[in-house]
Amino acid sequence: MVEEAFARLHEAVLNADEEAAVKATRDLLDAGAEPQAILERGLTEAMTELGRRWNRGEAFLPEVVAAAEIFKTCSDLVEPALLARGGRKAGHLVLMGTVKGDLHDLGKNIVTAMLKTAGFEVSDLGRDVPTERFVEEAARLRPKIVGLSALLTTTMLEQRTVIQALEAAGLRPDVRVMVGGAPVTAAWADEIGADGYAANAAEAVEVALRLAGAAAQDTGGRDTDG
Ligand code: B1M
Repeated sequence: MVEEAFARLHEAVLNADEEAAVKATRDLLDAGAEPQAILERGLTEAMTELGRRWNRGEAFLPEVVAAAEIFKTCSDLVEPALLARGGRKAGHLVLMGTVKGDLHDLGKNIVTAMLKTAGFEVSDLGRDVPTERFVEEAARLRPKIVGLSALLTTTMLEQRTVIQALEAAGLRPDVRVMVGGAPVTAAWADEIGADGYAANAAEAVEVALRLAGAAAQDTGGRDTDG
């Protein structure tokens, strides 16, 4: 039953069939499937396959737009179940956003949901976030971590711009920067002076926990917000 529902979800996203996707998602939740598996194995794998088809000229922008809407609808259905698994007290604040010029936010939203599950507080600035906004909010909220998502080879350059702007504003010593997104690599993260890189949402939690621990040590062991 669960395997069959995963297959239905995959097909429904590829075919941009909202009704079938919502039904399959509900069936998976009812059957007790892991919320993270629904997000990663169900929705993300289907979206990645759609991206491959798009590259090969076998899928077109309207289908991708429709599939992205369905992805959002289904992940919103899954999020309460995901958060219910957490239950740990929020300890560290993460400021999160997709960088300027980039409208891709599905992956950033999954990372945000997974961080919340792991006990992080997340202030999500959304997508197409201007560099100045990251700096203003970092100065105002004093997060432990700033998370920068980018999905385009052109916009990943903005990750470096934000890091430089945080440096220029004198905020860099107090904040750890985590970067991610499909074109981003560990080598790129090193090159631009980010503190951490994660390939997927599960890794992002591990990296954020490590970075928050390091930030707490730097501030004399204090690990509360602020
Ligand atoms: Co766009 N798009 N898109 N797109 N899109 C890509 C990225 C592309 C690879 C597709 C392709 O190959 N043709 C290509 C980029 C090529 C490149 O730069 N080399 C591309 C392009 C070209 C474009 C447009 C320029 C198309 C056009 O208009 N002609 C345009 C750009 C708009 C803009 O941003 N200014 C565009 C638009 C769109 C849509 C709006 C239609 C839609 C986005 C809808 C939305 O996000 N709300 C869309 C989509 C859906 C895709 C693909 C098909 C799927 C992306 C996705 O959501 N994947 C994508 C193809 C692909 O990536 N293979 C593609 C699912 C998501 C869960 O995975 O985002 O990778 P992902 O997130 C993962 C990890 O990367 C990681 O964890 C997540 C969960 O595991 N991660 C982090 C992400 N952020 C992280 C942050 C972290 C840590 C980990 O720490 C902070």
